[in-house]
Amino acid sequence: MLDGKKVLFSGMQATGNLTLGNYLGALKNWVSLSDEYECFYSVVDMHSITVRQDPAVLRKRARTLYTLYVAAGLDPEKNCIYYQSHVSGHAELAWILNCFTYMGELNRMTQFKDKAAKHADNINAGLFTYPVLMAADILLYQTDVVPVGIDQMQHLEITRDIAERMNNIYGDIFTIPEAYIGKAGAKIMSLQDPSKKMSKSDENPNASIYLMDDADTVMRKFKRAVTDSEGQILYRDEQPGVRNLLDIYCAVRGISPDEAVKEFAGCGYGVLKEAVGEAVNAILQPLQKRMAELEADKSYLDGAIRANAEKARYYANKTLRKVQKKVGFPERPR
Ligand code: ATP
Ligand code: LTN
Repeated sequence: MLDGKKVLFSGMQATGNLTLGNYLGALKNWVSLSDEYECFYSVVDMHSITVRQDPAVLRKRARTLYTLYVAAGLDPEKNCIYYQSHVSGHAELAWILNCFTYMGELNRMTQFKDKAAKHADNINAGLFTYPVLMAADILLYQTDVVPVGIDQMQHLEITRDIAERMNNIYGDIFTIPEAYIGKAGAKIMSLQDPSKKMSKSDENPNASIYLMDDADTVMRKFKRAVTDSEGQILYRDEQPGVRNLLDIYCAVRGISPDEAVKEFAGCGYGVLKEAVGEAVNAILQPLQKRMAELEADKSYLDGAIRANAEKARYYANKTLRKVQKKVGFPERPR
């Protein structure tokens, strides 16, 4: 609890261009939760270097991601929006948590297995201990809830296990966090292969809608989306492509699959694709306009970055000092 409110923490990596999946599965929920909770939203740039990055590109993408958080509706005066690398407590707590995490636990992580297969030439220790840094992010702020997509559930579980383990040894040092999975948009699938999630690192640009895609590109990608030969618009497992289009439509419009199926009764796939494209453009166009405005006002964001890094450091250090003391580090001379 912070100022009578529960604490919320979430973060995204500044790798690749953000997709509609990132927006509907994560960012959109963040905005809707931001009044109810005391929120920390991080651009997790330290996680990004677990795969090789071009430094200039990473710096630029991190700034774009920060801007996007704000453009999507997160007010940097009400929410603590900051770069992970600006708060050294993340790395310091991660080291301690590393010493309370088992190799066997990390070996089970599916994201590690996927990323190791994808980057076989660079399976570094950071990639392996990625979930420990993520646990540090969350536990550092005594977080109650963590809004993420379903793909991050396993990382949330290991975070809870590490926290419980340390609480059992040292008494209550960490709040045990809960995942918050939004109802709609929890898993948006690739437009070209509806058995895979839409991902910003997908090599096929037609598989993903990027938040910065212009209106024509969005429409073209939806028109090319893979469906099936059934010819009926129903929400069911046998029609994953159509179901994904309905999921997107429902998440954007805030309606249920039943309502959407009724709305498209008797329509062909062309009508559905066009309606989804229009609904998505109706949210992306204002978002892009706001991005451009924010990018033009450099000093506003620079001020927010500085103030929020300080705020994050303050809360991070509170937890960190407590943990350092518990594990037996000597008191710091004043
Ligand atoms: P990468 O391709 O680089 O692994 P990603 O697109 O999977 O990236 P992440 O940075 O791993 O994105 O995720 C950021 C947030 O977006 C997380 O909370 C994640 O759960 C959510 N998310 C990512 N992809 C989707 C998706 N297809 N549907 C719903 N939520 C998603
Ligand atoms: N691993 C997450 C990003 C992430 C995160 C976090 C999410 C890093 N630290 C803390 C929530 C809370 C991802 O790949 N989406």
